[in-house]
Amino acid sequence: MADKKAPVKLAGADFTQIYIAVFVIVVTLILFALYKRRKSAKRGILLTGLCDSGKTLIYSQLLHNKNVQTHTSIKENIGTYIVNNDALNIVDIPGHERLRNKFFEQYKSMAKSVVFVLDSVTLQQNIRDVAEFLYDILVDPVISSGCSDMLILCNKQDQPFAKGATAVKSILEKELNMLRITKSKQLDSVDPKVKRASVLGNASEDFDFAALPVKVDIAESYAWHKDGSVDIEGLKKWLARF
Ligand SMILES: Nc1nc2c(ncn2[C@@H]2O[C@H](COP(=O)(O)OP(=O)(O)OP(=O)(O)O)[C@@H](O)[C@H]2O)c(=O)[nH]1
Ligand SMILES: [Mg+2]
Repeated sequence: MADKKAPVKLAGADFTQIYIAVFVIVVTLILFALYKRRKSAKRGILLTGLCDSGKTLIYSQLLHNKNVQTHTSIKENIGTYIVNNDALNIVDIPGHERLRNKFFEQYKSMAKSVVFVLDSVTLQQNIRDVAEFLYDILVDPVISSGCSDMLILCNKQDQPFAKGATAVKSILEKELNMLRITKSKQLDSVDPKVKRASVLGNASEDFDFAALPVKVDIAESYAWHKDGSVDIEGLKKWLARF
């Protein structure tokens, strides 16, 4: 009887410490899970731009290193691109005017960033459409608040009459400047707050990409060449920063 051990009693303070420790661990795990979910939800890189600019071929060269015969896309292509041990979800969005808004709306909330692909040969003749589409993307509240970077990719540089990145930038800035004046006039009758949110950049100065809250980079590419070569290094370098 004498050697029967008395039950060990834990003081009330010890239980409190255990409860606190468990609580802290649970909260940390929940926060970590939420952080991971948010991070993975924002891994999308949207390839967008007008029809025929080369998005699907760029997608194929980037993800599969392959030249393919493409047709006007009627649905998106999604694939994983690994860079710096991290996975990005590349989404090739159809450029057809009846489809592009629908798909853009569908994917914009997962966009970490947007690559706006344009055909550098036909830019001048399509300038109004290109600028309108680009304007709508830049002014979109989900994009302007959720994406800190954007790339304008001047594709089809294999062609002799393709405009280079510097020329493209200045053509786009001029057109976006005019478009902003038009849009601003159209919005004259609406609430000044709504107007400010719908007009791109500082309307009292000439349009300049550098004045936007989103950092806009410009690069050149060609996803096809008659000699079989491909150059999407500008895009790859830009993606490597994520
Ligand atoms: N010369 C040349 N042709 C290209 C290049 N990139 C794409 N193309 C060609 O341009 C055409 C359109 O390419 P796609 O990749 O289908 O264009 P897209 O932007 O996906 O077009 P949509 O799906 O209609 O939005 C195809 O015939 C491609 O082979 C390029 O860099 N140089
Ligand atoms: Mg396509």
